[in-house]
Amino acid sequence: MTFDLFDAQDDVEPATEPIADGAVVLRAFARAVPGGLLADVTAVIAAAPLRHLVTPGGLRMSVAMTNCGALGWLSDRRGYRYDAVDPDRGVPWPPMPDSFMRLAREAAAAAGFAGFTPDACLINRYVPGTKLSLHQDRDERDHGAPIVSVSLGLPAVFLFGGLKRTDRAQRLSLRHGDVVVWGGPSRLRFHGVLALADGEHPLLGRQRINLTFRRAG
Ligand code: MD3
Ligand code: FE
Repeated sequence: MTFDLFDAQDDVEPATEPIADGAVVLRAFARAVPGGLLADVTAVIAAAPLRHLVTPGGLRMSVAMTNCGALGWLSDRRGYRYDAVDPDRGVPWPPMPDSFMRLAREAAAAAGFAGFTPDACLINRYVPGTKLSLHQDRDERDHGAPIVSVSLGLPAVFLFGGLKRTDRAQRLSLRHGDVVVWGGPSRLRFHGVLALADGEHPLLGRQRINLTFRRAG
């Protein structure tokens, strides 16, 4: 099965929107990348199925997750960490597809972070009602590298806060094909995703998939 990211009524123009110091939205950036991305997402999920992780406090996360690349992000009763092995299958995570690596590198470079080479890609799946509570991404070894995020499928409202949990958060709508790069002084900002609204996306149906590329090790 071959997909590309265009859909029937595709009228979205690529554009760059700065949102904070070190953070930029590349609207529709992933749509300009030649086909293969969605087929590669499907293949990674087939190899390493999505699952609901448990927080250290024992709560089941509503987002379903899997990983590809040398390292994968995990949460369980012992804590949050990166590991080279998928604990559900006892083998390494699937390799990062070339389409993923190219998109992440090109987006980082377009945002001013030349030379970004991710070693981890976390895949998050949201269905209507799924949310991601406000948090920081601080399990990576080197906070000097940016994080690149790719939104696919249904639109979501993203919360972009400050360096303290209580700082007022901006709301940002992220749509199919939007790529966001977060680095420099924005790297440790609190962020989250509001409960996904119901809808039907022409390529992905009733779901949103987010890829986050990280330099974890
Ligand atoms: C802002 N995922 O997996 S990606 C996550 O849409 C995560 O699935 C969200 O937050 C999602 O940890 C948001 C955007 C994102 C990623 C990293 C950031 C935003 C960020 C790091 C710093 C500030
Ligand atoms: Fe995050």
